[in-house]
Amino acid sequence: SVDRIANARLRDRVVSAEAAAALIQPGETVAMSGFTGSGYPKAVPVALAERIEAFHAQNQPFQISLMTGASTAPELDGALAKADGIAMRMPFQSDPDARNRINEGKLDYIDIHLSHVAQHVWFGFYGDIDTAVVEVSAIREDGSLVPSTSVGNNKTWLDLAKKVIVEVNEWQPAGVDGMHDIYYGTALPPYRKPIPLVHANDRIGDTALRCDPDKIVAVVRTNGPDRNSPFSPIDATSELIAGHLIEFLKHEVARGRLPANLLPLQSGVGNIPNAVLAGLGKSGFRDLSAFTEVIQDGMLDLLRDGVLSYASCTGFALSPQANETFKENIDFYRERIIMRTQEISNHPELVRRLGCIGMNGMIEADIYGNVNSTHVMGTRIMNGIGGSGDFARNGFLSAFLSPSTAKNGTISAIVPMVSHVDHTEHDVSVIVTEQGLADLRGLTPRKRARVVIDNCVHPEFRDQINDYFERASRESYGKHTPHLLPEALSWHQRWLDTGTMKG
Ligand code: 0RQ
Repeated sequence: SVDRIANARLRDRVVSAEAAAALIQPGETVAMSGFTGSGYPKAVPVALAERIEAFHAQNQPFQISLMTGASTAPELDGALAKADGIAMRMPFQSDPDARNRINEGKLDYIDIHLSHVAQHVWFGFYGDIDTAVVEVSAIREDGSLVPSTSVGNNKTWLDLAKKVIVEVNEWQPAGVDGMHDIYYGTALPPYRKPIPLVHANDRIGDTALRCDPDKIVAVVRTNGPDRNSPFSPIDATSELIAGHLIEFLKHEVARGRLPANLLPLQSGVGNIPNAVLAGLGKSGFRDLSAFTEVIQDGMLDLLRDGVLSYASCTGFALSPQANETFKENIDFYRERIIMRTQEISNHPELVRRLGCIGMNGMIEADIYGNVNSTHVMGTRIMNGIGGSGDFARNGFLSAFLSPSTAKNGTISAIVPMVSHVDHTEHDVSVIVTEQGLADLRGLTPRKRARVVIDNCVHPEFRDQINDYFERASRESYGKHTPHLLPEALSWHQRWLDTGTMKG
């Protein structure tokens, strides 16, 4: 087969993962590829974790600051967290070991909007990047790098890092070449210009990443799969949530507020968004488009069935089965998928211009429409805000989806006051649970509370939340957004004290 490393100079830099990891020193800021389990380096992080453990065995300190596109996999976040090798992590993670360490207060985690990462690093807010470790699918003869299944912040990492380690992963389909669109027109204020993208499928950049070959200190050959976690079959709750949202979208079309083929969709990852996508496929919509971060199984199905005409993303989150289909039909998908850097896939300017429809999961919402996407009981981080805020604030409309209860019904996902705010009442158009949908657009806070309580709250919690709202409406200091401050977070405290929010 054809050598994936077509540049002779870079072929001479091929070393083992261990030799490459030995180039990373304690205290470095290391920026790696990877977005929701796709396109992360497979070998160097594991070798680095072993190197760190060897240091620790000698009582020598070794930690790095770690930046990526978004979440990665056990071989990256998991291995480095287990080795106690991460001092600071940003911007998104979903690894159980990393999460536990963060919640034990042992690992510093900074949760920022995914569209902010590249520019904040360019602004110098995170200091220098010492090393970039980036997975690619191939190196072209001219030395340019063909990304693999995610682009994330790789352009920024390659531009800014002092030294670069490239992993060339043969497992990735060669036919991914041509699917990417790397925009090189970004600049820093005050020199920024409008981004020339007016349709979700416009191409405005290059198909490969540039990198100064003098900075590439090592090239490592790998041959391993992306994380590819399977999806569970769509359950009744997800199906109900999807049904409410799709009915709403049809209603918006009927009212003339949305075109028949909707507007570019953004969908979070997980079983509920997957159910929404499956539902869209069955409900007669055609010619849809997506301007989103992550393509998961449901979107590939919609593309295959011609329901979705094209999709723009920065990464994939596929089940093993969907990944095989993707690889087998790569020529078909290359015509219909464009992978961009995450500063473009999530860009506020573009999300607003295109009028995206955001659909994301949440931990909890309050009666006024504030949404908590990240913190259980206000203090324990789950994953991070990811790109949800980029789309919630800037999209045409923004829906947050969740079952109405969590943890065997002991927790109400609709609470008097959220215990942590990621999306304010100003950024949330629609809240959906299996109970129903609350359309918050154009409503005052007290009217929002009425529709949220009437449509979204589980019957087991309805009397309790009505009681709170009625008393707050009578006794609150201000009557615009009524609250009883000593009680507003008492549901959460009750759960911590007694194991249930029911009072
Ligand atoms: O915990 O796994 O221990 O049982 O949270 O909840 O219901 O499986 O839903 O997988 O869609 O996750 C907000 C976390 C929802 C996700 C969140 C517990 C629940 C379970 C998962 P267990 P579900 P999901 C695009 C957009 C932010 C990033 C984002 C998320 C676990 O959607 O990370 O939107 N969003 N990115 O039991 C206590 C509650 C709870 C609760 C759920 N009220 N109280 N626990 N859980 N609600 C992608 C990217 O940006 C990369």
